[in-house]
Amino acid sequence: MQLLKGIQTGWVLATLLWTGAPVTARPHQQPQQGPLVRKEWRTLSNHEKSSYLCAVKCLMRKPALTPAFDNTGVISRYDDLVYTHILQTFDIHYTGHFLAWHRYYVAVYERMLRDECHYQGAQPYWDWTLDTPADQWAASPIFDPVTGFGGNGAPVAGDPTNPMEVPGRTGGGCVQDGPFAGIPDMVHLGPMDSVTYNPQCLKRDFSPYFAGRYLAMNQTQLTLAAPDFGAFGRVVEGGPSFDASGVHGGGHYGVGGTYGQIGDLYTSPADPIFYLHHANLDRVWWSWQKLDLGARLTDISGPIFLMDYENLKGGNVTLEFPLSAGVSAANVTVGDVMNIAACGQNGVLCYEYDEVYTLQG
Ligand SMILES: *[C@@H]1O[C@H](CO)[C@@H](O)[C@H](O)[C@H]1NC(C)=O
Ligand SMILES: *[C@@H]1O[C@H](CO)[C@@H](O)[C@H](O)[C@H]1NC(C)=O
Ligand SMILES: *[C@@H]1O[C@H](CO)[C@@H](O)[C@H](O)[C@H]1NC(C)=O
Ligand SMILES: [Cu+2]
Repeated sequence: MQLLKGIQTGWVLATLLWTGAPVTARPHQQPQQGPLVRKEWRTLSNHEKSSYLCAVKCLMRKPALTPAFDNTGVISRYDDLVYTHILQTFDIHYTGHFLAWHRYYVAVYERMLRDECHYQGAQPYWDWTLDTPADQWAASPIFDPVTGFGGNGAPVAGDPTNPMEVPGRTGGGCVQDGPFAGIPDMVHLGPMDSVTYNPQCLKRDFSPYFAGRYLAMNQTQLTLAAPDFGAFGRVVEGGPSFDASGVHGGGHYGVGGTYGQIGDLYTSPADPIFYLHHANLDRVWWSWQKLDLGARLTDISGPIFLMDYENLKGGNVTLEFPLSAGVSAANVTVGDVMNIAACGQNGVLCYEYDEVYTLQG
């Protein structure tokens, strides 16, 4: 069956080439016809899952573009993006452009997987609502040791007096299985804003409780019901305390807890699950936009500066506001990424979701 699938894919590609699909692509670039369609991880075939994971590992082997004179621990193309996220941490979270920046960042990653690592598909997303309530969390197909990203870290004792102790955490050590286990130098940067070479294993610290509380359909519905972008952005990001989390924090702390990289505001993209979580946040935003596309393709607000919701330090973000993915792509503006399926006519983004969330009465 898998062999058959491979043959079919090869056949379709050959046909596309033969029928004269545009050959204007840069070297290695996959010819793209219409929007890429992003799908949920568990609906991919085993062959699609393994080619995605293989492309992720490929980015981890490709040499970085960040100049060596920056004197950092940035080694791979994968690290280039982690580094970009660390450098901009306080400029891109709890701001009006949080969602726009991360939308662009995930699209740049998707393009790198395709153009630099021969991946043929779209960036998959992770619909975590399917993995709640709490007692189903650890059994999610996304954590599968063979067809997923591996599971929890080894249990490590915590410190209940630590204010960063995530309620319900259950792991904390190196991941035990899956494609990223047993690699003592998988992560090169962090913790926090440290960018010198610091080889670490990938760690996770599941909190099924946290995931159950913030990632179920009830929280997603609450998010979709926001009347305007200002309100929407704040429900997604929530506040800085664990109790005030939204779906964004739900994914970061549900997987990363206190000790996992994905729970670290700076180094979180070091865990490849980051990109599937953020693809789904993007899908939540697109679902919300689609409820009133006429108004919501241009609805943007929220502070330029971190948590400046009262506009004491500056104003709000507008469609002209710049977004940077560092060495990995050209700067664009918020306005450039409001429409995920702009395609053609200088459209920066060209993808769709196979399915969006709907607002239930
Ligand atoms: C959603 O359900 C979870 C699990 O029962 C609960 O802990 C959480 O408080 C609920 N959230 C909302 C917004 O109702
Ligand atoms: C900034 O955006 C918020 C909503 O995100 C809004 O309530 C506020 O009035 C805006 N401030 C200005 C100066 O436009
Ligand atoms: C891209 O934007 C960043 C900040 O948003 C800025 O520091 C950088 O100079 C810009 N790069 C270019 C080439 O305009
Ligand atoms: Cu981020």
